[in-house]
Amino acid sequence: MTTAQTVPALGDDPFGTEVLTDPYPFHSRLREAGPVVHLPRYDLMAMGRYAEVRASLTDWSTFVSGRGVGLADFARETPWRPPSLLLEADPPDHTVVRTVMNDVISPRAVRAMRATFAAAADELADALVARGRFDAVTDLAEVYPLRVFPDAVGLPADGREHLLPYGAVAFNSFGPPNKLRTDALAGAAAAHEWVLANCEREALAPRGLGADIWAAVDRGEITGEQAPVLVRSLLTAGVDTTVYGLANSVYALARHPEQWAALHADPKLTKFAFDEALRWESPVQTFFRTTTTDTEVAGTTIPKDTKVLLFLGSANRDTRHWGDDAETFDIRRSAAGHVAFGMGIHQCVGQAIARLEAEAMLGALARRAVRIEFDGDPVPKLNNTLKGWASIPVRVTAG
Ligand code: OVM
Repeated sequence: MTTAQTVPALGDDPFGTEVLTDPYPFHSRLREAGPVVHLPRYDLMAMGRYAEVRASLTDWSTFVSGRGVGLADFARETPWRPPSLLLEADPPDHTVVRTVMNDVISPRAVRAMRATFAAAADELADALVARGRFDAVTDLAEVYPLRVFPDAVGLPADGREHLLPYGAVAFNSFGPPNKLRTDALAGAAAAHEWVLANCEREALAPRGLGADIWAAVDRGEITGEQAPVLVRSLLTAGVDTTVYGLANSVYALARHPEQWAALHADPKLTKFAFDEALRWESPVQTFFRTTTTDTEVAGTTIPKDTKVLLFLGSANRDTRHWGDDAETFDIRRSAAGHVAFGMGIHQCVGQAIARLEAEAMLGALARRAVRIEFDGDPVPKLNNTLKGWASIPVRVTAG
């Protein structure tokens, strides 16, 4: 990249252990450095402020996804798997499959899941509150989505243990070729094979989101080659994201006892608590775009063919947008407009399912527990894209 202009630079490795463990001090320096910052470690441009992150996400023709939303540029290197037709695609191709997915995950389809999801959440919350002490990651966040979502897709019961490892691989793969990515890809074969096999029509239940995608082939909306790749998107984007979203929500609420008290007193706040948790500690921290042309952002020219790293988790804590208390977790604020689900044409197509899961599970817990406290130190889980926890020991008081 040739830059005659002076662009602020930061030498940090945004995918190093220090930043992945606690990204917020780095986010703060990134936002202060400027609207567009050069990261010489990978020779790429980065944005950490809300306005520019949001504007870039929305400008899909300048900041494209088709060359990959990780560091790897698909124009120069072969992707680790055939690209996602949704995440790693641009209009007009993207528009066709996104329209199909919007129909598959329609408000009506999600409403049909509500009773089952609520019953499963109530059952798990009963058991956890009866125990009194549990791990909010391994006993709750990694359990609940796997009890409801694979059934909603129509996956066979056998082999579901591959789902979480597969997601970990996919989200690590967006990063640079560091140890996280290399180790994940080296151990991915079994999970990859299972996912591939179970995106086929014959493997999926006759009713469910998977079957609904395949039905679009019969209507001539997509091809039989596209259908399994779209089912794959459900399995890649629909499990780890909700696991991290639930765990991060419990973490935020346990860290802020007065916020839990407010939620317990008024469980109707659950949906706001979830959005605020997504804002405050966003599961998906970063995505890349690639510029298709020289483009000016807040006075800085970004050359054509540049990988641009968008810090969603930083935009969600930018005081320029959220005010001086941006770093404060407050379930009564309006977190609307956060970019934890992205923004624009790629904004999370499954977010209604994520919201349904979170409202059911967090609501069930909030109604049953008057208090939740840490019962040991939370243990971070490092991933090149996802921010979250390997373990959150908690103690709950029934009432
Ligand atoms: C996909 C996909 C994969 C990872 C993430 C994602 C957050 C989508 O395969 O389409 O969105």
